[in-house]
Amino acid sequence: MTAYAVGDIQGCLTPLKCLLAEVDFNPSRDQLWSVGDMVNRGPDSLETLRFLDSLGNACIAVLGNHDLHLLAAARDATRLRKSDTLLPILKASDCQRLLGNLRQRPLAHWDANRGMLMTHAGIPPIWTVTQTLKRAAEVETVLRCDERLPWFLDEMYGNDPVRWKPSLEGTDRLRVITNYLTRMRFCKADGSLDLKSKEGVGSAPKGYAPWFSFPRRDPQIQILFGHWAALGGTTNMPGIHALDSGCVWGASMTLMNLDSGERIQCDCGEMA
Ligand SMILES: [Mn+2]
Repeated sequence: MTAYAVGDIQGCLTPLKCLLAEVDFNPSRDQLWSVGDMVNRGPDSLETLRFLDSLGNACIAVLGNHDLHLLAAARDATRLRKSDTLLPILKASDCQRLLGNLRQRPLAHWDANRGMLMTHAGIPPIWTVTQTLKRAAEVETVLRCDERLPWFLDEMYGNDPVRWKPSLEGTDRLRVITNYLTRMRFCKADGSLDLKSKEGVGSAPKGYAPWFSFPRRDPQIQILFGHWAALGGTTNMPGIHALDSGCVWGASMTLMNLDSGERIQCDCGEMA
C-alpha cells in the first residue's frame, strides 16, 4: 500500500487523473489523501466529487473553505459568487448524495503511524494535535447534524473572532476553529489571525508571519496542507508540506508519495 497526498483539486479532474495514472494508483491497494478544496473555480467539480466518492475508503479528504462554501451555497443560492463553478453540482440528480457524503468528511485527519496531520489550511501554533482533533470534531459534529447544519452555514462566514480562547462559545467558537483549519495563512504567535493577505510569505502584515513559522507545540509531527497557492508548494520548513501549487490558476497540481516524500507534478490543467 502506498499513500499519496494531492494538493487543492478545485474541480481540475484531468490533472488529478494524469497524476494518478503516472503513479499507477490502484484504489484497491493505495490511498489518496486530499487536502481539501476539492471543488470550485475549476471546470469539473461535479465529476471530481463523483470520482473521489467512487474511491470509497481509498480516499481520505479533509474539508476546505470551498467545500464548506458549496454546502452553504446549497442551502442558500444567494451565496453563489460570479467566480463559483458549483452550479452543475447543485443541479445534479445525485446532488443530495454528494453533499451528504461531503458532510461526513473531517476537517483534520491524523495518521498516528506516520505522525502526520492533514488539514486544509494548517494548524495554529497554539494547538497540539490532540487539541486540533478535538476542536475539528466540534465542527464536524455540527456538519453532520441536520438540525444544526443550516444554523452553522448561515453563521460560518466572517473573520471574527480573530483569536482562539477556550471560553468561546456557539458560533464564535465554531467560526474561529473553521477559520484556523480552512482559511488561515498569517497569524501571530498567540494565534491571532489575519485573513486578508493572500500573497506569498513576503506579504505578511506587520506583526504577522506564516502560521508554520512559529515554534510548535508538537514539533516532531509532520503537517500536510493546501490552500496557499502563493507558496508554490514549499514552506522551507522540514516536515511542513505545502501541497497547493496553484493548478486552478494555470500552474500545476502536486502529488506527494507519503512514504518516500517524492513529489510529482502535472501541469496539463484545463485552465492553463
Ligand atoms: Mn482554500
